[in-house]
Amino acid sequence: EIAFPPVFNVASEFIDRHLREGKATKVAVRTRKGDTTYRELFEGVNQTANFLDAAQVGRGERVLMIVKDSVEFFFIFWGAIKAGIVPVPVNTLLRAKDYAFIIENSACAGLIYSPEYAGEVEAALASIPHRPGLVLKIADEGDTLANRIAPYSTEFAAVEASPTDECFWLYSSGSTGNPKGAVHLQRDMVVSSEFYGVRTLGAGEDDVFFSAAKLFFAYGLGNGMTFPLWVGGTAVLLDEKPTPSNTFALIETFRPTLFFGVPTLYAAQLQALENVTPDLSSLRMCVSAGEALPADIFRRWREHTGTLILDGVGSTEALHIFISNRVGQFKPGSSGLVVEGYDAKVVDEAGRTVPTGETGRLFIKGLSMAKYYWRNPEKTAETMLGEWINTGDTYYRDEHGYFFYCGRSDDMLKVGGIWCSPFEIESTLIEHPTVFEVAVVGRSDGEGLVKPEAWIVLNDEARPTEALEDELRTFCKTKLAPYKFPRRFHFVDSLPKTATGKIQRYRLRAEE
Ligand code: 3SK
Repeated sequence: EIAFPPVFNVASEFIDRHLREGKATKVAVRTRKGDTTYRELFEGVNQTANFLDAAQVGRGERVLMIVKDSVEFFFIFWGAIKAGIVPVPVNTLLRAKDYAFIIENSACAGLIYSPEYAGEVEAALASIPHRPGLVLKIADEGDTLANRIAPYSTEFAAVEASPTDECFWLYSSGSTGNPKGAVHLQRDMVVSSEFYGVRTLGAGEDDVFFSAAKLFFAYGLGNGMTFPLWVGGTAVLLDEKPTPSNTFALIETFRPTLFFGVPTLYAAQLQALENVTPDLSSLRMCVSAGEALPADIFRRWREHTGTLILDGVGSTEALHIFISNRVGQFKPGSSGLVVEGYDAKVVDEAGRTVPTGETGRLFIKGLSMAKYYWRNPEKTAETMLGEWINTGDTYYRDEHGYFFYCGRSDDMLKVGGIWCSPFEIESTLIEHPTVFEVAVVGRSDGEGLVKPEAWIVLNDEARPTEALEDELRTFCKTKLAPYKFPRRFHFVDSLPKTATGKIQRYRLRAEE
C-alpha cells in the first residue's frame, strides 16, 4: 500500500524532503532552550553524519544513544541513519549493569550519552572489557554536541539503502533474561507514521506534537519524532521526567494540538486538575498507550478537558500502535480496532483463531515489524512466527471488532507504561541478607493501574518491621531502574507453591 523506491535512505524522507518542499524556515523542534527550524535540523543532521564518519564509526555499526529528549537526539539518530550507521536509543532510566549488558551485547562502535546519565554509563564502561571506539558525553554547556559538530560540513550525501535494509534497533525487555535488540528496517518508520500517525490519528502539518513518553521508547519515538517529521509538523520536547506541573506548563507555553501520555500520568494529571486549571485548550486530541487505559480515567479526562484520550496498543517489535481507538470509533476500556496496514488475530495454544468473545494470545502482522532479535535466535523463533508476531498479551475481540486486554500471557508487568520483569525485582531482593524467598506480582492501585508488590519470607533472624520495609525499598531503588521498586511489601511465613515447587503467583494476585 505504500510505494517505496527501491533505493533510498529513510533520513532523506524524514529530514531532506522538507527543504525540497519549501519548509526550511518552519520550526521542526521546540524545547525550553529554543527552536530548531527544518533547515537547522537538516544541517545539524548532516554535520553529525560527517562527525560520526570522521570518528570512524563504520557502516552497519551501532551507536548507542543514552540521550535525553533534545534536538541532539534528532541530530544523532538521523545523522547515523544518513551515514549508514545503526542508532540504538536506549532507556535512560537503566542502571550500570543493564548498560554493561547492552554495550557488550550490541558490540557498539559508538556510545553517546547525556551528562545526567554519566554515573551509570561510566560505571558500566568501567565494568566491562568492551570499549566503543567513540565514547562521547554531550555536555549542556562547553563541550556540547553543537560545538563538536560545528567544524563539519552541513552537506552529506545519504548512504543508499533499500526499504528492507536494517536501520535502527530498540531494546525490548523480557520476563526472564536480558533485553533483546529488536532490529528495525528502513521502511518501518514510514509504515507506522503513515498508517497510525496519518491515517488513524489524522495528523497533519499544522499539528504540534507533545509526547510525555520519552523518545527512547518506541511509543515516544513515533509520537515525539517520526510522526511530526513525517507530516512536516512541529515536535515539542521535555527533557525531564514528566509530571503534572511540567507537562501542563509545556502545554500552556507551546500549545500542542496532540498530547501523548500513559495512564499513570493521566491519573496524576487528573488528580492535579482538582487544584489547578491550566489552559489545555490547544489540545485537539490525546493518546494513551503503554498499558490499558482504565475507562474511568478516559471519562474523567473527557469531563475535565473536553478531549478524548484515544487508547491503543503497540509494541517495540511492531514499532508503534497497531490496535487503536479513533475519533468516532472508540469504546472506553478497549484497546480499539485494528489499525489500517496491520492484521491481528486471537489464537489458542494450537494457533487456531478463537471464536469472538473468547480469550487467547494476540498475534499481529504488518510491514513495520522488527526482523529479528540481535544474537537471540531462540527468542526470535518464539516471537517472530513468519509474518506474525506473538505479542504475549491475552486479548479477546468483541462482535464489533474491538479488542479488550485481559493480561499478559507471562508474568511481565507494565509499570507507568514501561515493561518490568517480576523476576528481575525478585533477583534483586533475594540479594538482601534478610530475604529468604520472594515473589513479586502486579497489583492494581486505586486508579486501576498496576504496581509491583513483593511477598517475602524472611530469614529466621530477621523480623518484619517498618524500618526493614524502608530498607528493602531503598535497596531496590538503588539497584533497579527507579520505576521498578515494589510499592507494597507483605511478610509471610511461606509462599504458595505447586507440588513441583513452582511459586503460584496467581494465588498471591488473588490475595486481598
Ligand atoms: O506499549 C505500547 O502500547 C506501545 C505503544 C507504541 C509503541 C510501543 C509500545 C510498547
